[in-house]
Amino acid sequence: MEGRFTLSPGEERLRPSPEDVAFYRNHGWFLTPPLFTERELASVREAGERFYRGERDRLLPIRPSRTAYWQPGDGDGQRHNDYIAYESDAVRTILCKPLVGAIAARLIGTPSVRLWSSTLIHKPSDPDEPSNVVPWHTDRHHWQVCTSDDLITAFIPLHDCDVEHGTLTVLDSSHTWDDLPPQPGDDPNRHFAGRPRQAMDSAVRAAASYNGATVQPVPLRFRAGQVSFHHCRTYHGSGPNLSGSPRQVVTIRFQEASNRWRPVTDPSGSPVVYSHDSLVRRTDDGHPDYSDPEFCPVLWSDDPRPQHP
Ligand SMILES: O=C(O)CCC(=O)C(=O)O
Repeated sequence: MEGRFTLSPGEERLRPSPEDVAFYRNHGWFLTPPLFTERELASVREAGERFYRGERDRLLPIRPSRTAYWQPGDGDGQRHNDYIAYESDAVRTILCKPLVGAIAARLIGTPSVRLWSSTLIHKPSDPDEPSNVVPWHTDRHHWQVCTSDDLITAFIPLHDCDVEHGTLTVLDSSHTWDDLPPQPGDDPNRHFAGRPRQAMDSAVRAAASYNGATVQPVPLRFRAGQVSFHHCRTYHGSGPNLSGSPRQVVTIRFQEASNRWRPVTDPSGSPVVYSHDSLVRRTDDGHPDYSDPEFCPVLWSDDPRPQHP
């Protein structure tokens, strides 16, 4: 996946301006102009169909226990397939193209970024399917094993995506909020889509009040090819898909270069574990190495030479 990091003049113009970066820093999210052509999106949609039929370009050597990995026997609810950039060549080559990493790096304000994780998401058009509603959460809550707060998620719909599709909704400026003290039963290992919705609604109200802030939801409206980026501390979620066709999305998440593993325990004292921890190589002191080029390759560097971490 790693190579030379160069952009065409047209791509260079799509990188965020200083005003765009200031917007991201203030609001905790940013919506780009179209970055992908219809042809690129069609290739990824076809790759997604092949994936759901069971085809893989590359198989994970092991599937960590906490990986979200929909299989046909799991039924017709919302589908999440982690490590899609590892298992699908189309996702890796098209959606992880240097431009996307270059935008992530500029928004974060870092010279290079590595892949953190990736997920293929399919939200069926079914207003009554409970799994279709994604409760409010921050990504950082699930990534407590990271030393860095500079992680960012690119949300890439594979078609126009508006409110009726159950689009991503962010809580404006919530990345600036301080965390509430940990609550008993708060399990960072639990998948964000499976957390109790009412409890998460209350948690958001409590977090806003703790910070003297107001809850300002912003539904992100995408034309095909547009991508949103959100800070790992930005609260976000999404509603049901009422559009009549499936909502198809890939999320690509980036970590800045200095991010490392750190030990952390949940409120009950149990170690917090991330799915990478049984997959990536070890550092010299025996801990998970989040710069393993196999699973966390460099996706952008201002230095255009190939990277060898
Ligand atoms: O699919 C969605 O609507 C939300 C995805 C999400 O919350 C995430 O990837 O963190």
